[in-house]
Amino acid sequence: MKEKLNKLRDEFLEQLAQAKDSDYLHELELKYLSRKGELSQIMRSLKDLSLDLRQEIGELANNVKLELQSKFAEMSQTINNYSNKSGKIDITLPGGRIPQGHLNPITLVQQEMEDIFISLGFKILDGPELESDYYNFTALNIPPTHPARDMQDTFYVDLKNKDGQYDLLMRTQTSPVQIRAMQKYGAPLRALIPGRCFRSEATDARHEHTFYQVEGLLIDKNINFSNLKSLLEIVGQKLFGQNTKLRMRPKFFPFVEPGNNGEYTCFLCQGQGCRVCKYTGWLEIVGAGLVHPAVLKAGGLNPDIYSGLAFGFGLNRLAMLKYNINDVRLFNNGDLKFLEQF
Ligand code: FA5
Repeated sequence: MKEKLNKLRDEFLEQLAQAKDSDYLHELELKYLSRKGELSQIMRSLKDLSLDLRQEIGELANNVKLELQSKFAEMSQTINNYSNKSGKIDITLPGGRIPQGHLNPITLVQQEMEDIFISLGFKILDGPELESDYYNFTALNIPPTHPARDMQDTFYVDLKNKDGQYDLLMRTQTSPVQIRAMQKYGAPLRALIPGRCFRSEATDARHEHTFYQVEGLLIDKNINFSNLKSLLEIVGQKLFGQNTKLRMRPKFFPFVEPGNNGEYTCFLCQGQGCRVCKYTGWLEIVGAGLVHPAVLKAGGLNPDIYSGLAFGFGLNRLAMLKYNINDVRLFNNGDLKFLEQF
């Protein structure tokens, strides 16, 4: 009797697993679970057993009955969920909407910059975010005791390098990739280097601890300041429109000589003065200059033969200006309501 019950249980479960519609389920119910079904027949024959056996097999039969009824109910529910009254799937019902992702405004501006520079013959390069003190500072003409290090405090990493020194840090700028690019590709060279940077900042609406820059580097013979100015003029016009003008004002960066800040006419007020440009008519957007001979040497190039220009845009600031975003901290906060606007 035990074997019979177990065999019936296995058969039922095997057939239940193949159920696809309610007609099939109904047949299964009649065959196994109805009053005239196989399980009821076994239950009825219990009366012919001895008292001891009747108790033992009776308990087993009850358990099997409960299990089969519960599995049957589960399957009926599943099939009902997928079927309409006629037992067919209604393919005309509207489907669930899958939400579409959005590109972060920083990615949008980065892609725009990459398109501009690829059209000018630049290659797009990448570099490590975990950088050595040498590449981030020393090779860029900022030796350990130089006061310019104070302008870019960062996060130092508690790991020793292969010489047993603690010199690893999160890069403060994309400029170290200038050195890596010169060492790898030599000259002539045209490279655009977008990437994430880190500074130990007291954050506010314009300063983040984690932000993006895009670096540009052009190395060749006889590169001069006019080349830098005309290149930045072209980029400004492509980014903000044909009437955009550029002005350059001196600024000290140890890795360029001369160094300057590039400012474009405010594209919101066309240079008339507004809240965004703080009523000056100009927007300060890019640091730039001619590559310092010490930096060319660190990159393995001879400064008597080659010269170069370099510049660095803040991508977060560019995106803020372009999309009228008033707080840099919005980029990193993961709020979908912010991202869905772009
Ligand atoms: C530099 O980082 C230089 N490496 C740029 C450069 C490259 C100059 C090549 C000359 C030649 P600076 O510290 O000014 O410069 O930063 C460049 C831009 O990064 C800033 O104009 C700003 O837009 C952005 N930036 C800097 N710090 C932050 C910050 N904490 N949060 C958001 N953006 C920042």
